[in-house]
Amino acid sequence: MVFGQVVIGPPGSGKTTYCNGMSQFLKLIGRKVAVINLDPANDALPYECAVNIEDLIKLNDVMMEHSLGPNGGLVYCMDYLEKNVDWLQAKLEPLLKDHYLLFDFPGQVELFFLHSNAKSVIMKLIKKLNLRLTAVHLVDSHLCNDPGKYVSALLLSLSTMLHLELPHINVLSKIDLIESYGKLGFNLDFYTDVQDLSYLQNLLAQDRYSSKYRKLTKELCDVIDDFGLVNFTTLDIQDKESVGNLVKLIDKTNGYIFAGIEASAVEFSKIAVGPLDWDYYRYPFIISYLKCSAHNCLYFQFSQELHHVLSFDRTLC
Ligand SMILES: Nc1nc2c(ncn2[C@@H]2O[C@H](COP(=O)(O)OP(=O)(O)O)[C@@H](O)[C@H]2O)c(=O)[nH]1
Ligand SMILES: [Mg+2]
Repeated sequence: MVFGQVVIGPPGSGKTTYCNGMSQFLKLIGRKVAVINLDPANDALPYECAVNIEDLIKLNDVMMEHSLGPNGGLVYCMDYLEKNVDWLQAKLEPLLKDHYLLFDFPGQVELFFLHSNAKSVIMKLIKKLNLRLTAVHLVDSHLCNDPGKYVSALLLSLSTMLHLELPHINVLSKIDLIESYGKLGFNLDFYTDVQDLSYLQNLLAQDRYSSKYRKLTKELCDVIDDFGLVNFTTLDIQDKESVGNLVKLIDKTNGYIFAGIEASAVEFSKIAVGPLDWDYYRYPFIISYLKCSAHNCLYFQFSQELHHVLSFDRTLC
């Protein structure tokens, strides 16, 4: 079994910096790490990558040849990768014996809640190479300072969780900077735990831009509340303790903590019920019980609810 992380999130949320910091941390604790750059828009990589999508296809070439902008170009590159997944498989095979894998994906968010290409690449690799991957979804913590943007981050996180159907952790990145963006409307716990979004209504009313969409935002918040799946952990990539806490969480979601243990029910349960030094229930996962049928059902329900909110009542805006 090979373990690893699929690192996703909007542009600038810190994915490449994360892969660099996380690989250094994992090396320090004795793991052999391979970083795989699948973002053709990544230039000047800070890490040494084991596989680089640039060796398969270049974003600039695609944009020139097909007269596409950067967004269309990235969708094309992911489609091309999906068609050439054997190339990626062949590159990964020599690493499988003893490496932990970090996949640095593009920041085009629609690739992860709308298009099927990136998901198809991930699923094919999981199946063919017997990988155990957790999706680490980074969201810049500065979005917490704007209630409208925070709701959009919640919606993005939920739709990505439901679309990707992987063990999933949402992370508020750059948490070291959060105070520099001004005072938050609530304690940080409010934003990480996502317990009761009705409190956001007052903040939305005070905001010049968001107040216009108050009713729409309320309906969207109800959808997020109904699913009750989204919450966040926090990360400062330069803080070892912060990275260490996240690693413990990821190891639990992708099963790394069980690796190398005799597959006996007794050994498994000893670890599963062992004492934890973090607050397990505060953190987000879609655990692997979210099997395919349940996923399809949830994703369908989500699409229906969203469609209902967006099309039903024009007076919402
Ligand atoms: N202060 C701080 N800056 C960060 C952190 N993570 C990333 N950054 C900065 O955020 C910017 C965007 O990061 P990058 O990794 O290129 O984002 P990507 O587009 O998601 O790959 C860079 O200037 C990073 O130095 C963090 O934890 N703290
Ligand atoms: Mg990047």
